[in-house]
Amino acid sequence: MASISIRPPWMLPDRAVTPENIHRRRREFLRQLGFVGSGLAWGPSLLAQTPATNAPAAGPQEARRNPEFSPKLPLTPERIVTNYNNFYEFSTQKDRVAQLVGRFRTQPWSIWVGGLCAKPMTLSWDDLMKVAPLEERVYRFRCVEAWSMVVPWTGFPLSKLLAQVEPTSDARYVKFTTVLRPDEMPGVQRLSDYPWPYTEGLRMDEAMHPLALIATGLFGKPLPKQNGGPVRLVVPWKYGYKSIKSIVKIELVREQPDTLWNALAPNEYPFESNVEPNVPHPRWSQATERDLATGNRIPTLPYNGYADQVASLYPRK
Ligand SMILES: Nc1nc2c(c(=O)[nH]1)N[C@H]1C(S)=C(S)[C@@H](COP(=O)(O)O)O[C@H]1N2
Ligand SMILES: [Mo]
Repeated sequence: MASISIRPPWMLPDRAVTPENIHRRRREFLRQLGFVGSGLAWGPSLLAQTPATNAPAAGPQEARRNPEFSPKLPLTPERIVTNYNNFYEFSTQKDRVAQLVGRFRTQPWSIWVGGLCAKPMTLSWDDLMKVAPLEERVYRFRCVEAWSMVVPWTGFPLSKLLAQVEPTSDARYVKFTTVLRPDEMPGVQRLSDYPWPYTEGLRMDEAMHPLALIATGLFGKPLPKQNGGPVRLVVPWKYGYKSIKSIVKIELVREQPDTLWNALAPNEYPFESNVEPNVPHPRWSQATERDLATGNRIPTLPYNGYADQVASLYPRK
C-alpha cells in the first residue's frame, strides 16, 4: 500500500504518554477539579495516583453475568479462546501468540483518555476498576477471516468511561491506540513496515452504544495477555479487528481517525466494518463462518446477531 511507504508518524515517540505531557495534563486536571469540586466521585483516587505506584493489573474479575447482554449460547472452550489468537504485535500465527507474550508487561498499566472533552485524565488500574461495576457478558465474536466463537467477557460499558471525561459536542469519533513496545513484541519488529501502533476507531454513537464493552476479564479471570490484557475493547456487531487490544490511549476526535487495517488495505477493511453476511470480503464470502468450538460452518448473522440492538444506528442499510 502507498500509505506504508511514507515515513510514518508512528516512528516518533508517542507524544501523549511522555512524562512531561502526563504531568501537564494532570495539572490541567487538578485545575479543573478546583472548579468542579466534589462533582467527581472518584477524584481522590486520581489525586493519589502516580504511574510508579500503579496497582497490579491483575485482580479479581469474577462478576455477575448480565442476562440482558448474555444470550444463552454454549461457550467456546477457554483453551481455544486463549490459544487461537490474532495479535500481530506478537505473531501472525494464531497458535504462537500465547507462547510469545511472556515478556510483555501489563503491570503497571494506565490509560490516557482525552482529546475533545472537558476532563481529560490518566486512569490507573485502580481508577479503571472504579469506572463502573464489573459485569460478565456472553458475546458472539466474529473475525473478518470467517471464524467465530462465543466468549464470556468481564468489563463495563465504554460509554461509562467516556462519560467521565465529558466529551464536547465537536467530538464525533473515538480513536483507540494499543501500547507499542517493540522490545516486548516480536511481531512488531518482524512486521516493520506496518503503521504501528495498532489503532482503531468508532463513531461517537457507536462508542456510546451499550453493547460496546471495555473488557478486563475473560472466563472470570484477568484478561490474558494474548487476548489483549490487561484491557481491550469488544464491539460484538463488528468484525474482530475493531476490538482493539491492550489499550493505552482513547482520544475523542473530530475527524474519522486512521486505523491500522484501514491504512494497510482500505478496500478490505473499511472503517465501519459491521458484520454483513451479504457483503463479501474482496477475497472470500462472509455468508458463513467456522464455529471454533465445533469446527462446523454456520450462517453468519447480520450485525453478528445484534441487529435488534444496533441496526437503528445505520438507517440506510
Ligand atoms: N492490538 C491489536 N488488537 C487486535 C488485533 C491485533 O493484531 N492487534 N487483532 C484483532 C483481530 S483481527 C481479532 S479477530 C481479535 C482477536 O481477539 P482474540 O485473540 O482475543 O480472539 O483481536 C483484534 N484486536
Ligand atoms: Mo480478526
